[in-house]
Parts: sequence; C-alpha cells; structure tokens
Amino acid sequence: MGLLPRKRAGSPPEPIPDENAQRPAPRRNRLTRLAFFGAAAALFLLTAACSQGFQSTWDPVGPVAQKQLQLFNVLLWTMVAVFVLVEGALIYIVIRYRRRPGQPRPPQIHGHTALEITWTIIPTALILGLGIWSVFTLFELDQPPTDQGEILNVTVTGHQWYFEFEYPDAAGGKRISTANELRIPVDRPIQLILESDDVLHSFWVPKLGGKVDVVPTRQNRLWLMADSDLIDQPLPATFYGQCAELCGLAHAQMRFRVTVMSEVDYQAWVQNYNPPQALTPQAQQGKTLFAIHCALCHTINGPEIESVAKSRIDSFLTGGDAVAVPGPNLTDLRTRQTLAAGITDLSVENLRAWIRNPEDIKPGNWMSDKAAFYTDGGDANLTDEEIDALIEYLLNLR
Ligand code: HEC
Ligand SMILES: [Cu+2]
Repeated sequence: MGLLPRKRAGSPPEPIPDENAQRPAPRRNRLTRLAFFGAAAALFLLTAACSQGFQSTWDPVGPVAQKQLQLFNVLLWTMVAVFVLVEGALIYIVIRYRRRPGQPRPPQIHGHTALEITWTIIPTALILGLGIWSVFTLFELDQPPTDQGEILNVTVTGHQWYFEFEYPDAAGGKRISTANELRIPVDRPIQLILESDDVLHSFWVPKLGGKVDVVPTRQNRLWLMADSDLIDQPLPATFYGQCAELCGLAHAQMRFRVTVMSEVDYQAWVQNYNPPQALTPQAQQGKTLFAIHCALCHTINGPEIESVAKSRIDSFLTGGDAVAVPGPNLTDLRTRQTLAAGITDLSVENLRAWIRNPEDIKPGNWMSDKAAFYTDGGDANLTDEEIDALIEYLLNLR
C-alpha cells in the first residue's frame, strides 16, 4: 500500500479549501443509531430464517436447482471476496493516511497508471469469466438429458390464480389434466412447456428449478428432474412452488405443489385417473347440480376437449362480462392434498366453506366474481343439502 502517498513529479499537492473546519460536529443521536442497527439485525435474522423454509433454493433436490445453486455460490463468494478486499483496502487507507491533527494535509494524488490499469483489468476479467460461465450454465440447462430415463412432457398453463398441468402422453397415450398439484416420477427428466391464457405468470419450484416466465401467446420451456439421491425423505415427497410474477390480486395466493413419486406409484396414479364411477343417489344428485352450476367453468370427467377449452378461454379473454372462466380441472380433486392453489387443506369442511363463499378463503378469485350463484360477493345461492351433494360427487365418497 506504499504506492498511494507517493508524490509524483509535476503534481504538487493541490490546496483544497477546508469547508468544514469551522462547523460544529453534528450531534448523533445514539438511540436512533442503536434502533437502526437493532432493526437491521432483526431483519437479517428474519430473512436468515427464511432459508430454512419449504421454498429454499439452498436445498436443491434435482440437477437443475443444483446447477443454479452452484452458479449462485460462485457468483456470491467471488463478490464477497471482492467486497472484503476493496472495502478492507479502503478502510485501511482511510485510517492509515488520514490527516492527523497538527500535521500538514497529506499530498493529494490523482491518477497512477499502474493502479488504474490493475483495477480496470481485474474487474473486467472477473466479469467476463463469471459472465461466460453463466452463459455456459444457461446452455447446459437448456435441454433435458436424453440418457437418463424417458422424458415426460407436461404442459403448464398459468391462470389467474392457479396452474394447470396437462400430460399429453402420460402413459399408453392416456391424456391427463389436473391443477395445482403436479405429479412427477422420480429420476426422470420432466420437460415442461409453459403457457398462459391471461396475464404473465412465472413458474418456480425453488428446490427443483426455475424460474421461467409464463407468457401469453408464447411457449417457454423448462426441464426439471427430482433426484432420488438428493431427496432425504420417503416418497411420495412434496415440494412447494409459487408463481413468481405479480399477476393480479391473488398473485401471492398462487401456489402449487410438486409431488415426486416412485415410478410405480406414478403409473398407478395415471391408471386411476378418472376411474369409472359408481355413484350413490346423493352423488347422482350432485352430478346433476354440477352440470347446472359448475360445468360452465370446470371439467370433472378427464381432460377437456380442446375446442371446448379454447372457447372457454376465448370467452374469458374477450370481455369483462363473459361468464365462462377456465376453472381448475376437478377430475382428480379427491386425490389432492390442498384446495384453491394451496390455500387450505382439502377436507369436506374446507370444501364446504369454499363452495359456500370462496371470497372468504381467497379474496379476488374469479369463481365468486363470475359464478351466477354468488350475488354481490355474498354466500352461494345453494342449500346445505345441495352443497353436500356436490361435495359427495366431487370427492366420490361411497
Ligand atoms: C364462473 C366460473 C366458475 C363456476 C361457475 C364455478 N367455479 Fe369453481 N372455480 C373457478 C375458478 C376460476 C377457480 C380457481 C380459483 C382460484 O384458485 O383462484 C375455481 C376453483 C374451484 C375449486 C378449487 C379447485 C382446486 O383445484 O383446488 C373447487 C373445488 C370449485 N371451484 C368447485 C366449484 C363448484 C362445486 C362449482 C359449482 C357449484 C363451481 N366451482 C363453479 C371458477 C368457477
Ligand atoms: Cu401468477
């Protein structure tokens, strides 16, 4: 550090007027400062606690999230090193070469060719290196591996405010459509095609990978894989996802789950999707009510015929008064853990509360807004018996 105060020929110290010499030192309020540092420390601890959570990127369970974490770690620690070096040098120099009372002002020097070159070259090299590595990682994660099991395609559609998952080729050509809970087999690459039929959303499962924007009129791609070596809990294991792009009133309530299953369990789920139903008389009544009140927006009998799905979406997009809103597919509702994009657990009680008045559970949802049996955000125009019959039908209780 002996370089800095060196006096260079031809550049005598420039006198700088000392403006602050006469001013009294400002009084600092110790309490305010203490409160500030206290608040900062509390905030730090609070955010540090978040890293232990269900949506932690520090605990990857698949190769994509793992690669992303690696890149993040390298970027983070390089920058920490730069920060410590630069700030350390700064603090050292400020203290070492400060103006001391009774001594002449230290010489002011401007420009030192060797130093200027050094601190231009080092950051340039760092940024180039990190930038190139980032781009390589991007390319590396672009395509799913072809040598690690059969790739499973899933189309993800973002809706206000839930995600829909379609499996065009789940098994033996069987089509499957579900919502809010994505089921995937372990140790197989999953190729996700991301679409939206209303506004921008963003698909993110912190422990598996992401986030990729879900953009209307576009198809984005993202692949994921759940690695059994990294999952330290028995299967089926659930991981938490979240829409990561502000998409409207209930954006923060737009959660989803990814259930990682063994291949055998996954195939069994595929086989049991939309089973033949033997309905009790009550469920039969529920079926009739469903056709009258709910079928406008929901499907309960397997994936929807594409033209019907399209007309539903078109009517949603072409005007505020359109009644048909694409609602979650309810075919496999009884196999899910949660209701309305992870807001509450799926139970008869919660389902009853949801149908009675969804606004109480998820403010801003389109069901209370558009379904004819809710007038002005109030309770449903349905009797208790009718709601019970609907629940019996939805959960297919026997
Ligand atoms: C105007 C369209 C519309 C009608 C009619 C409608 N719903 Fe919905 N429903 C929705 C939408 C949209 C959602 C998604 C709400 C959200 O999560 O933001 C939804 C969500 C649900 C859910 C939660 C689904 C899940 O995956 O967790 C259930 C259950 C449900 N509706 C049942 C019904 C029943 C039963 C009826 C008939 C009595 C009905 N809905 C009528 C639009 C509708
Ligand atoms: Cu969203």
